[in-house]
Amino acid sequence: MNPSNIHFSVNPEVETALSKKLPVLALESTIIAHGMPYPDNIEFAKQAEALARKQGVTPATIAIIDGKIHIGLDEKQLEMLANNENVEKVAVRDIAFAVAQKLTGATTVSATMHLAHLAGIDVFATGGIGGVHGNAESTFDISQDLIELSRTPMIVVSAGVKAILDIPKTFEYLETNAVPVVGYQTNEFPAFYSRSSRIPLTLSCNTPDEVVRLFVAHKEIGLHSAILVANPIPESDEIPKNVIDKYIDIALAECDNKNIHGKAVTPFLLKRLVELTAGKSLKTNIALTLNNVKVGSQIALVLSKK
Ligand code: PSU
Ligand code: MN
Repeated sequence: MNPSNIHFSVNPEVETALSKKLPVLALESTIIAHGMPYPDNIEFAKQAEALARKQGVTPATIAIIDGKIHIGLDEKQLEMLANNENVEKVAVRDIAFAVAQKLTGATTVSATMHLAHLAGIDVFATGGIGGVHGNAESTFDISQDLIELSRTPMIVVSAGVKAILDIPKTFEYLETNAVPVVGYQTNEFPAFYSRSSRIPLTLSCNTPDEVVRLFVAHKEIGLHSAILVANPIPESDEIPKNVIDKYIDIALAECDNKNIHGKAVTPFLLKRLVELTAGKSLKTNIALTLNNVKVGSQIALVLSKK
């Protein structure tokens, strides 16, 4: 990134790591501010950063605070994002407005990708990406995450997409937009809370080294999309599909009845699932995201040695 960019504030730890070409892992903040309740969200945020550090990787959680784009947050900033009703949800569409109006916002997958890439970070770990919603043929509700994945060259580690979305349509959309979806030690697209969606993958990698070689070749060939690493939840943390689907149906029906649209849809569904499963979906969400942070850190380590 151009260090004179007046809109950015890169924290000293991340700046040092980037200048020395040490491994850095980007993390999003919408999952903290709009994806999990307080105080579990702040506990999760600290655990994710600690897990990256333990592996020798510098975490860079990204957010916008009073109009400034922050690459890497301190504990006070994380706490403020975790426990504050006035934090906006900022997708890539919303970044310039948040900066111009000096707002405070948590960044989604799309915004985090764009900003991490500008800052020179190549690897990003999250829980689940946004995707094509089930009724997209009438609502046109397709997440900006998919657009950003098609145009920003970096490695994104996720556990697939949850069944609040239409998983087959999301997968088709990624194919149409030429985003390589790589199963990590699997040949199936994972379904977030559970390991299997029954959608077969044609690409898979078994080690961080294989993922890195793929990414290097991808860029050498002049391709500009992201590589989506689909890392299934560990078996011991899975929620069986038939169990979670029941609750998803209830949450989706409520969303429809309450006429919730646009950027409010995903936070509403995530919140209702936590309530309907008495916290089980939250525990699972945290487990799978930490598993992605682990794999993302391993990939960042290998990439930093190239
Ligand atoms: N999926 C999850 N947890 C999340 C999100 C998605 O399992 O917290 C968040 C991510 O920040 C993602 C955003 O980028 O929701 C997608 O929102 P939308 O559907 O409005 O594009
Ligand atoms: Mn949407």
